Amino acid sequence: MNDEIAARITATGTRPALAELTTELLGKKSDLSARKARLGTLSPEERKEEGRRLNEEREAIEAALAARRAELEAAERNARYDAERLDLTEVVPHLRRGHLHLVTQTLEELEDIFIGMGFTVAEGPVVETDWYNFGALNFPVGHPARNMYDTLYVDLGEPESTVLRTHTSPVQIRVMEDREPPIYSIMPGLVHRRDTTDASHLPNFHQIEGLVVDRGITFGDLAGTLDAFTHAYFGGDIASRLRPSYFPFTEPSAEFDVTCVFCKGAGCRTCGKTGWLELGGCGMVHPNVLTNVGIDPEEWSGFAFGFGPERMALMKHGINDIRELITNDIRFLEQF
Ligand code: 2NL
Repeated sequence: MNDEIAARITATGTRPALAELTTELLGKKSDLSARKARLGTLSPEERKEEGRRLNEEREAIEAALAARRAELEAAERNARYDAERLDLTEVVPHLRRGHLHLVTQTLEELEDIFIGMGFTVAEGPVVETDWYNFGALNFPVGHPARNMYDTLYVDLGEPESTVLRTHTSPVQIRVMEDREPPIYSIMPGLVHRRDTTDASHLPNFHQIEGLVVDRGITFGDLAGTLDAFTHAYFGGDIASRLRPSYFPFTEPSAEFDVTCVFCKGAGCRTCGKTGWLELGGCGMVHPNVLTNVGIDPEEWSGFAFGFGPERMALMKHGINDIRELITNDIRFLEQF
């Protein structure tokens, strides 16, 4: 194969052109075929020599054509792949991803803090019996303390025997029934009350309660736990304090306040110029409650506390109307 033929083969840019060149170089009208036809006119020695040369040349041309064909096929295939390619890495700039609701974020943050302190998380039913919601918690039937809660009743069984839980305390009763002390648990969940919605109340909201039952638990353990929690959630510049109060299920009982997050304790309209905001309630578990679940109050003691995640979210983010949390205005929610 001479250089000119080799150059023509490499210069051929398409497969139809290469097919034409193949016919030209190897077909009936080709130089090779003409020379082959002339073999008979040669002497036996010349014929042998020329025949060998013709074979060599044909093989060399066929090899060069096959190599070029393979290159052209590969190029066509790549061009087709490029044309058919789907760009799956495309970023759509205005795609807005959703995120967890502020209340869910708050619940998860509160759970994380208590899990970090060694607590486990427990859940229980929202539809409860009167016994679990009130009786076991040391509310005698007809006791005025039941009026602390505007209870929603479910039309099931005896009148007023089935309720939507007004607090998550029934979950604590169930945990104490099901497990032996020591108990270190928190109970987050939805609760319901027959309340009118306003800037600081919702009829359907969350509670997170904590319960510790162990040997030798004191009011000091309660105060220390709540103070450590306050710093973990609000930061080091927010303090906590306890004020005497009353709940039927704890004795002694206390309200749990933190430094007003709006004025940092200086006194403002939101905290009624006291410098403190009420966060929840707490106390030492009443001996009657321990007895109701079969725990000996002579051997074990405990503390419990409860607060509202919605209120905590408002305080942490400086929101002044709790209804913002359920209005579902995306412009409000997407800030958090
Ligand atoms: C509040 C007050 C509180 C508890 C919840 C509790 C549960 C059992 C026994 C004793 Cl089973 N106590 N829970 C105790 C004190 C206060 O919540 O104002 N929450 C928003």
